[in-house]
Amino acid sequence: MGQYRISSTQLAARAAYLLRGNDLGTMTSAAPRLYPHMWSWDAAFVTVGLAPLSIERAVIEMDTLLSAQWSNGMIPHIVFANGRDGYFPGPAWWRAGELAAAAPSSPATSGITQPPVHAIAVQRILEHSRHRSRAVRQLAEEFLDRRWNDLMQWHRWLATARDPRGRGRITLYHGWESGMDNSPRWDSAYANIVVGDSLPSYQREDLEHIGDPTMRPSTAEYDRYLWLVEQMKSVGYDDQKLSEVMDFAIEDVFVSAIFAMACDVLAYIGEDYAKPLSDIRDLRAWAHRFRTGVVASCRGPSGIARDFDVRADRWIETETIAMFAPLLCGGLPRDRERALLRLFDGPRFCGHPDLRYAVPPSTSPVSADFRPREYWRGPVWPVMTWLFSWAFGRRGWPERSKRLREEGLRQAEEGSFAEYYEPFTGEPLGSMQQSWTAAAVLDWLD
Ligand code: 9WN
Repeated sequence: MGQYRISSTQLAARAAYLLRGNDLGTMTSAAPRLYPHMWSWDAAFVTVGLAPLSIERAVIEMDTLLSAQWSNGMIPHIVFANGRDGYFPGPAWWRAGELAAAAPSSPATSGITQPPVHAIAVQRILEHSRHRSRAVRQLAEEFLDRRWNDLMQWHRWLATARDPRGRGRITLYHGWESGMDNSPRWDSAYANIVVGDSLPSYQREDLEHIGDPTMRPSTAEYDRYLWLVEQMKSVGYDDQKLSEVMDFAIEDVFVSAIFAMACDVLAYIGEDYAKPLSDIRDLRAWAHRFRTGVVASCRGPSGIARDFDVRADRWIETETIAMFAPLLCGGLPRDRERALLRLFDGPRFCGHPDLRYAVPPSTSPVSADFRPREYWRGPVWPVMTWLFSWAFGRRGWPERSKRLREEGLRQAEEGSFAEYYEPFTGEPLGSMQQSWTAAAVLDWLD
C-alpha cells in the first residue's frame, strides 16, 4: 500500500492516464481485468470524469451505452465488449439477444439494469461544454437532441415497468440491479431463495483476479445470483412476467432516490434546452412521485430510509449507506432531515472515531453486519463518496460537499484508484485501476 502523497496535478494526470488505459475505443472498461466490459452506472460516472478531459470522448461513452438500450427503454447493466472474455457471467450465460424480445441482437448485453445516474452524466457534458468553443457546445447539444427521446424512454420504463404498483419506488428483480450486490440490505430476501437443481454448473472468473476471496461475494451468494438469472431467462426477460415469477422483488429506496434526483436533473435540462413541455411535465411528476415514495419509506425521527421486500411484504431495515437516500433527493421535513444529517456525520457513519477518512462506509461500522474488507458490507466506495458530495452540492450544502470531496481526495492520494477501501486502515481493496474511482477524482480536481 502506498503511503506517499502526490500533488493534485500528478493525481489528475494519473487518473486521466488510467481512463485512457481502460479505453477500449468507444467504451471504457469498468476495470482492466476484473470488469473488461462496460457497466451502465460505471459508464455514467466515467462520463463525468471524461467530460473535463474531452467532451467528444464523453459523448462517445454515452452514445455507446445508449446504443445498447433495449426497445422497451431499459439500459442494460452490462454492454459486452466485442470478442473479450474474462468476465462471468458473460453473453453466453445471459443469452439476452436470443431470449428477450426487447434486447438488441448486437451488441451483446446482460438482461438486467442498474441505477439511473445517467442524467448526471448528461448534465456534466452540457455544463462543461458551456466553457468550451462553439463547436464543442454544438457537439454537446447535438448529443442531447439525438438522445433526448432515449433518455425519456429510459425514465419512462423505470417509472412504469419498474413501479408496477405505483408506489413511487423502483422494483428490482436482482441484487445486481442495485449496484450494491451483496449489501446486507438483500440478505433476508436472498435467504428465502431456493436455488433450483437445474442451475447449470459454472466457473467464476472474479476470483482469478482477486486473490482474497473474502473480498468478494461467497459461492452461496453467486448461486443465488445466477439462479435469479435463470428465472429471468425462463420468461424471456419479459417485464410483465418478471413481476410475477421472480423470487427476488425489492423496492430499492436508494435507486428510487437516485431516480427522483435524475428526473429533476433531466427536467432542468429539458427546460434549458427547450424540450417538449409534456416531457418536462412527466419528469417533474415522476420526481415528485418517487421523492414521495422515498419519504414514505422513512422511519422514526431521523428519517431512516428503508427498502421494501415485495415478496415477504415487509420493510427491510439495515444500517447501510442506503439509509441516507432522502439526502440525495430531498423531501423530508427539515427537523427529520437535520437528524438524518447528524446520523450521517455521527459515530455510526462518517464520524466513527476509527475511520481513516471521514467518508461514508457502505455499511455502518457499528452494525452486526459490518465486514471491513467485504465488498458492499463495509468498505468505502469512492464513487459513493462522489455521489453524495455531488448531491450535497446540488442540495445547497456546499460545505458538506466540500468536506466529502476533500476527504475523498485524501483517500485517493494513495494512488491505486481502487474499487473500494478498508475504512479503518485505508487499504485499497478489490480491483485496482477502477475507472469510476479515477473519474470521481478527475471531477473533484477539475
Ligand atoms: C456485477 C462494475 C460493477 C459495479 C457494481 C459492483 C460490481 C458486478 C460484479 O462491479 O458488480 O454487476 O461482478 O461484482 O458491485 O456496482 O457496477 O464496476
